[in-house]
Amino acid sequence: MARFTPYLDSAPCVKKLDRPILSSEDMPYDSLLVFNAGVTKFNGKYIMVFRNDYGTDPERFLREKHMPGTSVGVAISDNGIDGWQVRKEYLLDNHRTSDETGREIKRFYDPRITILEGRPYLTLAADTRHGVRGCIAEIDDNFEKVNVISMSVPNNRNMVLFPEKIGGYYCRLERPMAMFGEHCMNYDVWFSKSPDLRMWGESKVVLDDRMVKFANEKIGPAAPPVKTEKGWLTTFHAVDYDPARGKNGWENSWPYRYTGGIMLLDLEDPTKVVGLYNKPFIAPDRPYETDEGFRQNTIFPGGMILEDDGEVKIYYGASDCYECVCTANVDDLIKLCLEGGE
Ligand code: BMA
Repeated sequence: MARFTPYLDSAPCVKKLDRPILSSEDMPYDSLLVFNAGVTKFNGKYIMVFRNDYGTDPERFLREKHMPGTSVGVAISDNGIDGWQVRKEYLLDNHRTSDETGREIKRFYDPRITILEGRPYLTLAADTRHGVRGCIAEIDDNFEKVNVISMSVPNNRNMVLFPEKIGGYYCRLERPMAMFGEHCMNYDVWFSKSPDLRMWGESKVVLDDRMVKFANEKIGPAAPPVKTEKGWLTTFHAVDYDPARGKNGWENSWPYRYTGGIMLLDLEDPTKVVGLYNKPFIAPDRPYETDEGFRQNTIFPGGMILEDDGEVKIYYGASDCYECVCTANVDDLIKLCLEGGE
């Protein structure tokens, strides 16, 4: 398999489990690709809300470009690493979604979870008749019923909520897809705030894609931020593009590489970047991340949990096919951000 160049690997302080933690083999329903999950710790359990793509196979995709359908499922574990119990019913299914909401929403995907004021919330991307919209949804404590309370105007996705109010406002990071600007297209990480989780404003750029040395295509928020003494520790995904490679998926030559970046934002003013690691902290460097799956060389973090002993669990989709986890010590991650690297 041709390697993506230049070769990038994960930061030395990051320990990968060396196998996916959830895949289509674990699903009680039709499943082809299980990836891009949000994960949180709630009432003593680890809750994962994952994306499950289904309804086609690699041969049919390559032959007819028959795209998979998307559903969203729930899995629960006692330790956040293994023993994931997958709930038998979908949380969201794109067929059911379009029945309930008319023709506007085609599918929800890439869920993230934030516990805010003791209650769980999801953020989701929605493909709609008008483009991609970022959604905020309430979800009940049993993770069974979703109620969308806010949708952005198009085109916006990768929305993540901060786990507490800052300066009296709810806060989020997001990635609008600006088409006209000084550098087109602009794919920067933005910040907005809200008095009620519904109306959002005072939007500002937090991370300009040109600040990320290992991205030449786009960036976007990844897992919801966690609070540390030194600032809000938060991940982003970064995409570099190799035009010499192929086009769609399931080939050897998907032309985009997605890596995980990490930065530290000011505790009181999270629009200020106080630390940024200049290399990916998670890169695709295991065989199931580089040589297998739908879109190889794709790392997409969606969940980050800070444990009491300082261990950070980072959950990420790999190859648009598997859900994986890696761990690192919080001080080591903060050091990466503050020292920057060359
Ligand atoms: C992004 C999103 C993600 C996906 C990634 C790589 O634009 O669609 O869901 O993981 O592309 O295909």
